Amino acid sequence: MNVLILTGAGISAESGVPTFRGEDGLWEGHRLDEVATPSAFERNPHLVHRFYNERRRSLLSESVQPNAAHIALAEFEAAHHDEFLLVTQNIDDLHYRAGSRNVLSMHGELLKAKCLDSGEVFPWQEDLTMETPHPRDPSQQGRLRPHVVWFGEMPFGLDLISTAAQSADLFVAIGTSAVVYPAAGIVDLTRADCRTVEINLDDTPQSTAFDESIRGKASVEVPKFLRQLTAT
Ligand code: BV8
Repeated sequence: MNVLILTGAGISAESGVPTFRGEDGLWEGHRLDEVATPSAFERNPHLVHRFYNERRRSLLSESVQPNAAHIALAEFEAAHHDEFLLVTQNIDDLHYRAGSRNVLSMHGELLKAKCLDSGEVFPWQEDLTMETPHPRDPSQQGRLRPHVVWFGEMPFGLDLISTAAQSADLFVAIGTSAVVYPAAGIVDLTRADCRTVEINLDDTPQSTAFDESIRGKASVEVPKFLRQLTAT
């Protein structure tokens, strides 16, 4: 049974990572697509760096740890690794820290930085600013950006995701508002005989595209769902 999982900010919410479209879905009064775009970075790199520096520091704080949903997915993968792909929209590293290995971070990773000139990617845990010296040439400053996919930029791994969707026998979307494309459209790429399940607190614009909707917290419903799956 080929299993494809898609996760969004909702799976990390109980780990203390704020979601995008929670109460306000804003950051310091800025709309996401005002801050997470190439033009925002062109216009005001200091603001954009500050936005990601705050999230990186928070992610690295002791209080943010993988929760039962991340752990259940890692344990399921370990038992079914040859037929399992975890696609995440999240840029946190909680799936990796929980033990997941076959993870496709389609919107990039907060703990990596990318060179604006060469595209080279570096592991990155410190703040990034316009004064940050380049790892390859310290005389160069301000030539790094967060290794994340902004609005208007091409997500990673779309071909692999499309292939996995077409061969999936089970597709589960966990904790995503199904607002952002192409991620929200993955369910539409699955075969008619693929079992599709949406695990979320609320309905989403794509809920009707799923065979089943499980309403509840990811930390409760994901382990329960995977336990039942393993039992059958
Ligand atoms: C693209 C990384 C071209 C950065 C993110 C104009 C110009 C260009 C493009 C567009 C345009 N208009 C529209 C588009 C397309 C655009 C888009 O979809 N916009 C939306 C806003 C309409 N998409 C893009 O630009 C994408 N690129 O289109 O390229 C292309 C593509 C394909 C082929 C050819 C060309 C790039 C989008 C990626 C942007 N980067 N993140 C960063 O993180 O800062 S998106 C960001 O928001 C997240 O990564 C995430 O993917 C996305 C959605 O967030 P969610 O994960 O769903 O989280 P959210 O807060 O929204 O919802 C949380 C959910 O969890 C809720 O449903 C809630 O009920 C639930 N929940 C909460 N707690 C729990 C829970 N569930 C269970 N348990 C809980 N405890």
